[in-house]
Order: sequence, then structure tokens, then C-alpha cells
Amino acid sequence: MPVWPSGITEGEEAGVSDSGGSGVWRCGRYALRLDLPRVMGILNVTPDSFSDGGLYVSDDRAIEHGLALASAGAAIVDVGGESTRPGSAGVEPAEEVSRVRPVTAALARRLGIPLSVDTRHPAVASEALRAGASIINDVSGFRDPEMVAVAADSDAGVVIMHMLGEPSTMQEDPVYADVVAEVRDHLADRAAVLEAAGIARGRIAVDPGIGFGKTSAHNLELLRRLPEIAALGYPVVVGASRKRFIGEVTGEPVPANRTAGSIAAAVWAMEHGAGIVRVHDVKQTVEALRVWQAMRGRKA
Ligand code: HH2
Repeated sequence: MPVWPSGITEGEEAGVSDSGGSGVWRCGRYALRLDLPRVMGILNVTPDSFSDGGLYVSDDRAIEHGLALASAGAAIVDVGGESTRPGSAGVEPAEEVSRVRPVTAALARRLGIPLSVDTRHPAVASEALRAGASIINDVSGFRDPEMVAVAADSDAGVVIMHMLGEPSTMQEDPVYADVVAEVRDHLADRAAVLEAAGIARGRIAVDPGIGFGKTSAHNLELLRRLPEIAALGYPVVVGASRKRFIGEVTGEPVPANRTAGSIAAAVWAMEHGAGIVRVHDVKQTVEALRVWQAMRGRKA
């Protein structure tokens, strides 16, 4: 049985009984140990995502790709039916449900790892949970009280991400006095709201929202000072994969060609307190993290 990087043996059947706060993230029927680096594989079932839009719009292709992400070592597969790239206008929740639900249901039947739903809409989150998802990944940080209610009514894990404004306008000259302090305080406030609504601390993860209302300098600062976000005590998710700041550093304009830069960011994030990295290139990232882990020993 593989010891790493699979999350497959770590559901309820593994008998993990931790109630949070000590390196375990509780997500529905799964308890994900975070003493090992975890990779969340991106499955965008959208026509317009910034790097892989249109590749997995048919259910069959999406399911096949989800299975491939898991066999490449993803501990979580993140299914998204709405692109939130800068300037995007959003989709109707009914359309988003029709993209996400069949793929989530099929993968939940076939995979023994948690699935997350990447959505800002309560109706989509609740349909995805019904279809078998175990995590709600909300890039708007559970701004909508209905979204908090959906999470509170479930036992799902939650990812609270920081975004300044809305995708349609978030890259129009974002300004912070201290980006890290503001993102950290915002995440702490949102986590307190979720805890007050009855969502146990052990179910909550936070994400600084790389690229969501941030310049390249902001993104680099957030990664440089990631330990300040990790000091909040929640598992930290980082999604830097193929994003524009990587292209700006390397000079690579095509998102799909930014794998090497993305891996550097993923390894840096793990070294500086992330527990989960959200990536497109799962196989390469898993291999890089294996080498990192072999040099470093267990994270603990
Ligand atoms: N980034 C994107 C989408 N969802 N979720 C979390 N938690 N963190 C992130 O950084 C994050 C996210 C944007 O990337 P992608 O899904 O590849 O693109 P698009 O929004 O165009 O579908």
C-alpha cells in the first residue's frame, strides 16, 4: 500500500479521530492528515478557464481527467464550473450545477479521496455536496450568508479564500497598506464567522487567494510571508499554479507552459507553511514534493 502521496487510505476507515487543530483537516467522511504535503488537482469543467478552459467540458473527458489526477497523486480533486479569472462575468448557478453535478457524482463513486467544489454559489455547493463532494472551496470567502448556512448544515470541509472585490474588477489597481496583514485579518474574521455558525475549527482551511485582486508584487509578498498566514493555525491552501505572476517572472506568456515556475511556487509554499497546494500539473508537482519531502523528512 503506498504510504505517500495518496489520501486514499485516510478516510474514516483509517480511524483518524483527531478533532482538528493538530494537522488533520476534517472534510465530510474524510480526515486528511497534513503531516504530508497534499496536492489538490484542478478539474475545470468550464469553457473559459484561463489555462485549461474547454479541455474538459464533456462529462466523459472531465471524469477521465479527474481519475487521472487522482492516479497522479492528488489527495483532493477540485471540481469547478465557473471561471473566476480576472475580468470574467460569471455563470448562472443552474448552468454551473449542470456542469459540476454529473462529474462530481461519477468521481465520488469511483474515487476514495475527497472531492471539493469550487464555487461561490450556495445552490451549486449544496448540489455538489449531495452528489458526493466533501469540501466547499469558495473563492469569495463565504461572503454570502447562504453559503455559510449550506456549510453549517453539512459536515464538509471548507476553504475560505481571500478575494478583493469581484473577478470582473478585482485586477483594476488593487491597493493594500500591508497585503499580508490585511489578507490574514480578513481570513481570521471570516473563519470566526464560520465558527460562530457552528462549523468546527477542524473543518476550516484558509487560502490567501493568489491573483485575486493582487498585483504580482502582492502575490510574491504573500508567498514570501506565508508563515504569517499559517500562524492563524488553520491548514493553508495555496493556488499559484500557472498564474500570471509566474509568467511575469519567467517571461512565459502561455499559462500551460508555466509548469516549472508553478512547481517552484508550490515547493516554496510547502516549505513556508502551506498544507495543500492547488495545481494543474499534479504528476510533476507530486514528484517535486516527494523530492522536497525526502530531503526534509516528515513535515510534522
Ligand atoms: N484559483 C482559481 C480558482 N479557484 N481556489 C482556491 N482555493 N485557491 C485559488 O488560488 C484558486 C481557486 C483560479 O484558477 P483556475 O481554476 O485554474 O482558473 P479559472 O478561475 O479561470 O477557472
